[in-house]
Amino acid sequence: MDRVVSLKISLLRKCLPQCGLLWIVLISAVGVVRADEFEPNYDESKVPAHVLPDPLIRLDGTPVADAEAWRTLRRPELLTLFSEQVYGKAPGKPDQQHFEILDDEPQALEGLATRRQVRVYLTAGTEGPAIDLLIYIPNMGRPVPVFLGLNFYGNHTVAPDPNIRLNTRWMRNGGAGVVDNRSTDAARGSNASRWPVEMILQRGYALATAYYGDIDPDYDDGFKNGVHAVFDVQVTGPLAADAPRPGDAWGSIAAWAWGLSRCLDYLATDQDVDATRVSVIGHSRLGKTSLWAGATDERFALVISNNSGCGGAALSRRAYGETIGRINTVFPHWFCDNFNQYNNDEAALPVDQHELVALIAPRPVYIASAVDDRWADPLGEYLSAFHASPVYKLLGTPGLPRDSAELSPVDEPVKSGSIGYHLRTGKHDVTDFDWQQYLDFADLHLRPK
Ligand code: GTR
Repeated sequence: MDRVVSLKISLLRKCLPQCGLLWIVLISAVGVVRADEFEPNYDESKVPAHVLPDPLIRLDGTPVADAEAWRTLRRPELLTLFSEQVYGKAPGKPDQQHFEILDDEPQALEGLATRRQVRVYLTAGTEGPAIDLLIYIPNMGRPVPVFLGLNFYGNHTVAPDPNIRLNTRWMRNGGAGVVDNRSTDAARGSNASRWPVEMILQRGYALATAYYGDIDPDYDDGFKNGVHAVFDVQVTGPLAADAPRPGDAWGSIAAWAWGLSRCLDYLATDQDVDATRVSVIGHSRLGKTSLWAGATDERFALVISNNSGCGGAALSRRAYGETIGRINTVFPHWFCDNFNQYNNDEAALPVDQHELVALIAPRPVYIASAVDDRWADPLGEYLSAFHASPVYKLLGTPGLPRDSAELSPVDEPVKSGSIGYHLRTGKHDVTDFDWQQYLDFADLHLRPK
């Protein structure tokens, strides 16, 4: 997308109020045309020359000398910049949130685990948005550490267990067993290859997962549904019907991340799991989400980003594969409106994604790429890990235990430090190989020595 069109989109988004159909038609018409024309760059020699912002230099030019200055000055500065310019500001924890246990089966999966299904109500009654959390807890060694991650097509796709409740809320077409935007029984277990439940349980971890569309359905509806419908007013203040939404109001990624924090609120009340040892994990758009969740909620003990790409672990300034202009055009609801200012103008961004990784420090973070996932820019993902490392070191942890700005060898995970990384053979996906590394990394950091 060229600069003029992207500027037009930004201006449209700023000037036009949410005026229903006209607005949606305009944006999608421009978006579809330009998306088709987009040519990703996969040539390293054409990556634009760029200078990354230094996470250890404050906006006023002062170097961050010690852990205290990071904690009290630079970290809050970066968090604000990402909130205001990239993901948007989210509300706090809802006062009226409450939980209902819908299912508690101590002998699930042939006795390997307890299956618990919990509804997280976000408002006082039961009519408002609610998140259905599926938890498998191994029947040994409690309280156990947990992997918490959102899924794309409903909890019932994670495992073939027929007792998992079928999610019948709106879903993107294209997933197995989804008919007219609703899931069916045919979808059961269809995403099981991405969730090796038995392996996770046998290694002594609980798995907690929820459907991301319970929090916010993944399409551009002008922020009228999902949690935006109820909680927007807390971030935007009261708005006249024709007033534009503020440029720093939360997009869908921020909403999904906020939803992960609400799931963690529940886990903190469950005696069988240890909420101080929760790893938040996500793939692709949900990998962007897990990074932002880890940055915004320091209760997450460990963060995993699988093939998260643009707006996740990949450096924006490299503009390799998917770019800010492209992602904002095709997915206008993912980020805050202010992020449009950087379409084709990455150099103007006051941050880059290595600083998102740094916001997780000193807590361990693992970033994973796949060789055939050039769209997500594996080198850009690696370089985020590499350039976040000085912050980890300042905070007294090993950071990335690899002193090279070149990609690490394929299928040779770097996992002995507080930043983990691997580049795996294969495509954009979550595989057993990925999980084996995440489990080893969690063992290293979350198991009492
Ligand atoms: C792609 C998008 C990526 C990634 C992916 C996914 O279409 O361009 O940023 O998020 O979707 O989430 O599956």
